[in-house]
Amino acid sequence: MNGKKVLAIQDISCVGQCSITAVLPVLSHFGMETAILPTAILSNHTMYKKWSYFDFAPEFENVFEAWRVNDIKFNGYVLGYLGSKRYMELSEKIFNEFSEQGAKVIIDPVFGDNGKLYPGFDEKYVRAVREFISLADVIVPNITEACFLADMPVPEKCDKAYVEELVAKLKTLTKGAIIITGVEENGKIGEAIASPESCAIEYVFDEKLPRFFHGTGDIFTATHAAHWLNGASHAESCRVAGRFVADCIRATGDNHPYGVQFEDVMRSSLK
Ligand code: PXL
Repeated sequence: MNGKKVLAIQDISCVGQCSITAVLPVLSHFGMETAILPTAILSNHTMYKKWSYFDFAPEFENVFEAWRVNDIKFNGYVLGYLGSKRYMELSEKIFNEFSEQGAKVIIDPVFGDNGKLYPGFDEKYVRAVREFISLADVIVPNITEACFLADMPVPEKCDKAYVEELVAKLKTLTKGAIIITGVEENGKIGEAIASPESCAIEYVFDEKLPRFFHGTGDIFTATHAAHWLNGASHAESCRVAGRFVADCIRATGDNHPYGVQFEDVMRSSLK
């Protein structure tokens, strides 16, 4: 056991295999000791017609007080869907107070996909995320999120020249590594990786599968985070994460539209 304790700060969507219900098992599967701080509890994710929402932020101070008394500290953080600036402020407080030395902050700035913002998000939220990612060691936006953060139009096809422009703009917002997901080339899909140590952009591509599911970004980020926190390079962590997500999509039946059946992939890896 590597002993890395990772705190996932995201919502609990009670139904729908995304955010904490996906990130937690995936981090555990890949060897992380996991902890969670739910930002809010939703009946289900927002792909469904209707959802309920219970804000957990009013409880945070009590949680912090207990963590202080119990001397609880973390080696890493995986953040995804937050939904309000308040959670960014509270997360910053957590990074400052509950981090082991060298703790890493991984932010997937979840707010949109396919050229559009998710329901409930607006330009003001995007501006808040622009500031928040200055705290990150790694950001993992998809193309849509990267374009909104960089204040550039979302293109029909995102070629390498456009990725370079995006990365140059994002580098003014964060000193962390930038991993843009959903980059396409020659019928393949993958990631553009810009490490702080290097000017070159690395690319990792895998087979593009013609199906779309909620939660695959969360699973990608959790898989990458577990491998990177364990010492793998960003490129190797992306390779494993891309393969894992592709396997999850392949394992998912047509009668299961709201998330991927990652459980089958985990179970088969034990055989
Ligand atoms: O998978 C990202 C995500 C997480 N949490 C909630 C969501 C979504 C995507 O839409 O609705 C509540």
